[in-house]
Amino acid sequence: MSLKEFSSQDSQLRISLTSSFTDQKPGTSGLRKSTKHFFQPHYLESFVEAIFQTLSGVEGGILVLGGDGRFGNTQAIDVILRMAAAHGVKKVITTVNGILSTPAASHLIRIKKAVGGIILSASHNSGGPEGDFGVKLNGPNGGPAAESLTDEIFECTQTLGGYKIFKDSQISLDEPGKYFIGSMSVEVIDGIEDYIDLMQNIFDFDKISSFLKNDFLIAFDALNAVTGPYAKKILEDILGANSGTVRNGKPLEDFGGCHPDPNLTYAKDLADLLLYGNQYSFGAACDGDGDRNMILGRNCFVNPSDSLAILTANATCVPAYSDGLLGVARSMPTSSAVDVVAKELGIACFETPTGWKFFGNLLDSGEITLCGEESFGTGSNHVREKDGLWAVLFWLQILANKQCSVKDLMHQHWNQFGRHYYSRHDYESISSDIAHDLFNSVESKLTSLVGHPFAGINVVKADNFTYKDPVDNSVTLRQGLRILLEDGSRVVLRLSGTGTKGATLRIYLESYVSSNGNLIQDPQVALSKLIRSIDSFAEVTKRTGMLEPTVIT
Ligand code: VG1
Ligand code: CO
Repeated sequence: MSLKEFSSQDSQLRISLTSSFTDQKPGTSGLRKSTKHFFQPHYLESFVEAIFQTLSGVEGGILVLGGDGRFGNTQAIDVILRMAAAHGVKKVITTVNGILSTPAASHLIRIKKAVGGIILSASHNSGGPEGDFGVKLNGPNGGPAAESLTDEIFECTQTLGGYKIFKDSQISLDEPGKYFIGSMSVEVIDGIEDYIDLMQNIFDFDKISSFLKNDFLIAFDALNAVTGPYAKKILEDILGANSGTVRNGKPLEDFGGCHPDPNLTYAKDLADLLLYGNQYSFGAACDGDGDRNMILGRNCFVNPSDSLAILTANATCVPAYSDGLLGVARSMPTSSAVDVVAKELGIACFETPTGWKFFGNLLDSGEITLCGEESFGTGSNHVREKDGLWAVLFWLQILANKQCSVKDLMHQHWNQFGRHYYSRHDYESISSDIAHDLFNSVESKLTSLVGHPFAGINVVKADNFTYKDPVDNSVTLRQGLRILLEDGSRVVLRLSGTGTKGATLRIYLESYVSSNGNLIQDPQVALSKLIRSIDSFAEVTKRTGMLEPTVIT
């Protein structure tokens, strides 16, 4: 790729490109690359140009723009603002220091009637000059762009002739203010207030606050990413939790070396505090862009699939859901714990492919109220993204209403509904060829499994998951390999769409024990037969040379 020509017209530049710059289709959650890759000349610009040429309503429309504060955030905001002005956008709403969590962005898009939003984040991937950067596009409903739109954007990048941009701008993100670039207005707002208003409309803050004051100590780890300022305001300033409740609360360009992925491996400090200490009753962490959550109680960890089931079972504790739920949905690899609750409540439960965009139609058409994924993501129809702090408040609201501990709530739940033992094993940074060969080999052997025992239990179905959207009837193929056993156990295999180094293989394991079975085993023990069988069937150790997963959840 080289720059062919370069012409100037007043304050705008028109830069011509001789060939495509975007080398990859945007994945599950936008376009994600190493920071170095993203900030090579014209790379970000050509992707943004394709967005502006493809998204409808850009000319004369309102756009929301912000990010998780990682290295490159404000630089990208500057570029996108100048490009938006060159494309005739009427107004861009951005935030102080460009700090805007994904759920807060989703909310802003909806209340400001924007044509969409651009969120600068590589979510749970590490940040900094040596880390990753990403661009996510959300549509007018506030949710991640549908696959048809991201496909169109990718097509557009392949034939892009150049891009339009204003030469410079004089905008300060230091504090709220109003500016113009050409005839486009730029509003710099505090990105936090609107989100807090929304939370106050959903939850009973007074009830949560008095519960916290009653010797219920909580700890929240923002991992130096976007949720720090939101969490400090909500948990410490409004709900009155002790100062210092929010750890690593200042968004830093490299997350202060933290890997902002809220799981037992990357949020180990918080996990140790809760799992092995006695000081705190509740702990939570969120990811880089604030859409994921990990919930911990004293000496216990809440598996995200169980979390969705528990929120569903107790939804009426929350004022906004006091009339009950329309329905629920979970991604395919998420355990069926929520299905059992939905059945009991007599509401529909949908199974979608991995990725929040698949919940959009169900939420928009009023089929569901709550939804979630096993990857620490839960959300509701209040926005069109998963929402980390919302999940934390939801948990606190349930505990405040029931006046119980996290552990008690979980045990009560299993005693009523039975337990879905569940674990995800991630093998990160495998060479791409090895991962794809492994995956293809498993896929080719799937049909031979049906009718035969796997881990000692008969296989009733084995396939590559196909999803038919019940709202628009669109069909999405090849969303993960499933081995379904007669007793309801299953193993799922997927290759990640969000990694940037080689490939990541995810293996999801699940088995159900009814309420009169053994409910208090270590999940790795309860699932050990499935773990051994899939390792030998998929030849994971043999092909990757890895003796154990990089991350176990
Ligand atoms: C992962 C998760 C998936 C989630 C996606 C985006 O995708 O498994 O459930 O929707 O990240 O989350 P993958 O393809 O790597 O498995 V986020 O917090 O990056 O918006
Ligand atoms: Co995220």
